[in-house]
Amino acid sequence: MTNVTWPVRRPDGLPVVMGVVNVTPDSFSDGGQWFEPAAAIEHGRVLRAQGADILDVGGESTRPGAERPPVEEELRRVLPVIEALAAEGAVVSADTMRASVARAALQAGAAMVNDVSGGLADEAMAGVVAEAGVPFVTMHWRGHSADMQSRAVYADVVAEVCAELGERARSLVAQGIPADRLVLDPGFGFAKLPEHNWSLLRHLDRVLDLGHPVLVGTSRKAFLGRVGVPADAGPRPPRDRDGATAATSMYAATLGAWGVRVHEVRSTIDAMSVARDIQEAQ
Ligand code: PMM
Repeated sequence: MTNVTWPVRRPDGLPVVMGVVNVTPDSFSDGGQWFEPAAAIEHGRVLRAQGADILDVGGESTRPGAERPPVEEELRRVLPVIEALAAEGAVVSADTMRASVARAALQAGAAMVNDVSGGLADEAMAGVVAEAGVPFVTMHWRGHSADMQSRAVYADVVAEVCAELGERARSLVAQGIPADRLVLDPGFGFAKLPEHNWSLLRHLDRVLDLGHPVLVGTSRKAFLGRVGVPADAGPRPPRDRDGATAATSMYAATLGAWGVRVHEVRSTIDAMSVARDIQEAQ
């Protein structure tokens, strides 16, 4: 486990940039591209050189409909990548829903854990994180990816996501995770329809009001695939959504998000820098 000075902050005052390193064959955004450990490690280096503050290494695709890999396979994918990047001084986050993977990742040098289920998928997760004393990203989650979109039913998405996230936060704090080390994430694209994602972005202040650092992960998500596309045309492919991602990251930055989780670092840093320069102008 690497000690991380918490909360991570950027010297330039921008929100923290978490760069995505997916060691998976099937992620919706970049599946297969960095599946070999050497390619994933090199990709992590590139993201870091471009300004990523944290590298989020994951070995399980969470795209809608995805099946879960066996735990041994998840470990085989992520451990060499985490070990190599942490040894080079990177702040590595382990993106996993499994307590056993989180524990092994922390031993391999990860400094924090990002669990899209916020501890709901594995009841041992909170204990592992509390014992290690590391920061924990808790996302709004209503069930595994295989059938999560059937749970995208809300009367008031902002109120319900805030209530469910707030409840999760209280439970995790009660299980020993310090409140200031708990990062909340509204879970864009997870059991959400496009209109739900837009509402959550529009009302991000309500998530911030829960009193924890907030992480925003809109990068390349399906709802951005419709940006600038006529209603009768197909969506833009994931790799053609980085401009829209930079715009949502910039919006989240102006509202006070602690961090953004992105696949392409440079465009997001540029956009957030523009927002900061405008805000600081006379
Ligand atoms: N999205 C994905 C994976 N992990 N973690 C957090 N905290 N927030 C997210 O929105 C999130 C995540 C899915 O995207 P990917 O497959 O491109 O990594």
